Amino acid sequence: MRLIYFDFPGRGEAIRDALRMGGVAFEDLRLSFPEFQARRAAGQLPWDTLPVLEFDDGRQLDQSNALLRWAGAEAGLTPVDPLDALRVDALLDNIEDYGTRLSVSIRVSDEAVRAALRAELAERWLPEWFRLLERRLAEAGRGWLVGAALSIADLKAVHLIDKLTNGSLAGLRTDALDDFPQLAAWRQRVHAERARRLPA
Ligand SMILES: N[C@@H](CCC(=O)N[C@@H](CS)C(=O)NCC(=O)O)C(=O)O
Repeated sequence: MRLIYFDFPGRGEAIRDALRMGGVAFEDLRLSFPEFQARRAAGQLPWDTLPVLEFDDGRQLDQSNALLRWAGAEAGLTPVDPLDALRVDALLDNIEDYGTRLSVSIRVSDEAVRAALRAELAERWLPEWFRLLERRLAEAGRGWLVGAALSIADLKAVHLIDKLTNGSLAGLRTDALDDFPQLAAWRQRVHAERARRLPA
């Protein structure tokens, strides 16, 4: 089986994490953009997007959240309690909502429009999201976004937050989590647990 994605974290990294933590053997196939375009032009992708999980018999499955739920179940990273599982599902969709706001600002070609979208992200959407995530952490009350252990929601959220604050995106602050100490502590917790559970 192979997970086909690009050579960056994006919508792929949480799936890679879960597969690795679950001990699922897979090929981590990272396409360049021209390689992706060639596959797309040849009609080799189910919906012309990545990530795609491809089995050795050629079957392909797609949609990052669906793949992440499946990989999370393999790795014990989805809660057994149905309500907690629903909370995780809701968070995956919520993270997609905020990720899409970022994607729009990456895809736009007009520099002025991009700068305006980034300013809106920096001043409005990200502080709002970080505040609501802190509230979610407080409600969950045990150090993780849902339940008493690391879940796929923590992994998906941390990879997006890392992207938003790693300095690669013009207009976004690298210190944006300084105003959200509980979220900053959670980020460190997720990374420590991730490092502990990922095979060397
Ligand atoms: N809803 C889809 C969205 C997939 C998607 O848009 N993937 C992006 C990469 S993160 C892509 O393939 N972009 C290439 C393009 O659309 O040209 C999912 O979650 O898998």
